[in-house]
Amino acid sequence: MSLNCIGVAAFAAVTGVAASVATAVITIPTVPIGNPGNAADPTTGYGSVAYTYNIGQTEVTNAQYAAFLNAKAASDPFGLYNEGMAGSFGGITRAGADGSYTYSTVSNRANNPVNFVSFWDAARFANWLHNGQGSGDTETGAYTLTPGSIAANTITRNAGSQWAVTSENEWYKAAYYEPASAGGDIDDYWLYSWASNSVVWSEANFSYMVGNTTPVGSYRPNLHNTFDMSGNVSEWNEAIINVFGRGIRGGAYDSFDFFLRADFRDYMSATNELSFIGFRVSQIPGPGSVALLAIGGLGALRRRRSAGR
Ligand SMILES: [Ca+2]
Ligand SMILES: [Ca+2]
Ligand SMILES: [Ca+2]
Repeated sequence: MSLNCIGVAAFAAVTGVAASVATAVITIPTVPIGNPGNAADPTTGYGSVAYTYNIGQTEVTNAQYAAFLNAKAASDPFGLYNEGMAGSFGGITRAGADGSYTYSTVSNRANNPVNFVSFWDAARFANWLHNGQGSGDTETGAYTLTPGSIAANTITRNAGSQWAVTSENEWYKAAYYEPASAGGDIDDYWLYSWASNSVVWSEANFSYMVGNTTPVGSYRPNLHNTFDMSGNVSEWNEAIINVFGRGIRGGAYDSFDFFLRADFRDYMSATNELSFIGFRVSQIPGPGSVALLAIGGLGALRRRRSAGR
């Protein structure tokens, strides 16, 4: 549980911060990705990001998404919940009647990545983060969501967004980028997120070796200290591909190894809600703001890393 549900509200109460600002109920651990203005991968054309940003250290988890549901889906007009979440590949159950729904994580799957989420569910989660969680709006913020623009799949990130679904380049850079001058591949990008151009079967949850999702952080972090960029669940990104599609990257528990590669660009219909797709968020510090790096859980992750997992 160390990764999730760090009690910002409780912290505020202890420190006497006014209750009006104590609306955040979850913390998203992030890591900074520097080297702004890096060149793209010459093989694929992806990975160039002009600005410094923070990326979610893990896929968004069931515990984090359940907090979102409890905050915003007492009734669920946007379909943020999917019944698949209650099945053996999910990890969130719903109780009560429309108007007073409550949500709980399945005990041994709270830290597994959320799945059965569309790109629009991911966008609404990002809007909620951007708007301070709690009763924060899901239809404005990082993305301005209207029925028409959702149907047309034309929505792009608004300027000034604090949190967003990862862009394809943000995701790609965090997964594969390591400058040659720092010991990386000759063209600054690895083919696999474990800093190699070769398949290493022990580095990720893929190819049905487990047959289901695993708790985030079950495998070694990559060189940027992010987890599960390869495998577990494939992750939505903002790229608009083939009219109704949005990008997914990294492959999943059920993917052949080539889905994990930097040179494999995948996508699904933005409305699909499937067991093998989740998402990760980016935090974009505003001009003049301090990049707040949530470090909750790092100690546990480092211990796991040092233990060879
Ligand atoms: Ca949904
Ligand atoms: Ca390369
Ligand atoms: Ca993943």
